[in-house]
Amino acid sequence: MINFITHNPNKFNEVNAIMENNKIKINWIKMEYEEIQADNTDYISEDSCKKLENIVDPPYFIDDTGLYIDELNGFPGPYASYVQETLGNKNIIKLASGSRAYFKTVISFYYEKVYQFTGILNGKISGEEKGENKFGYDPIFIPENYNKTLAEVTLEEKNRISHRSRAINNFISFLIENNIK
Ligand code: ITT
Repeated sequence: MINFITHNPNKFNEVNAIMENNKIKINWIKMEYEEIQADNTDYISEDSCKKLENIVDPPYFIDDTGLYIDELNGFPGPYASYVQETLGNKNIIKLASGSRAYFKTVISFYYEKVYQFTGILNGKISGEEKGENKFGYDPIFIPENYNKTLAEVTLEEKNRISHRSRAINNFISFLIENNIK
């Protein structure tokens, strides 16, 4: 069985729904792990993934997600977690309402070595917080070709278009090609 390490239940629920649709069973390891400070998500994620080798039984994977806002020159990017806790969505709206932005998810999978799978969702920062599904930046992010925020769509709909689902679908293709269960 493949282990998914995250302390974030929203991530687990989204990923698990896609995995279940593909008849892949994953085991949730709910814990926080060490992350170095750097400006490159791929590198941060690879480093965290390698360091988990002595803590979790492979095969396992992690999900690192960042929000990149054009008008803020890509900020908060890999600092998304810190900025969510300190500034929060209301202040992001004050700084960047209407700006183009994108989410990027990097999945790092440990299976003898680290493999990475990426997914991006383009969109913009809304003018107000909207939606019931209050996961991180979802209430202030309007996906391209939408007129509502990601927090206003169902989990199934988010999984049809999201950064995370794109990365996970690439990951699933790799698992199937290599017959990894
Ligand atoms: P783990 O590291 O334990 O997986 P985390 O919540 O710390 O959980 P990240 O560092 O990847 O995960 O998340 C960075 C921030 O971005 C954090 O504040 C999340 O709430 C937010 N975030 C991640 N994915 C998101 C998504 O799909 N929609 C909205 N916000 C998201």
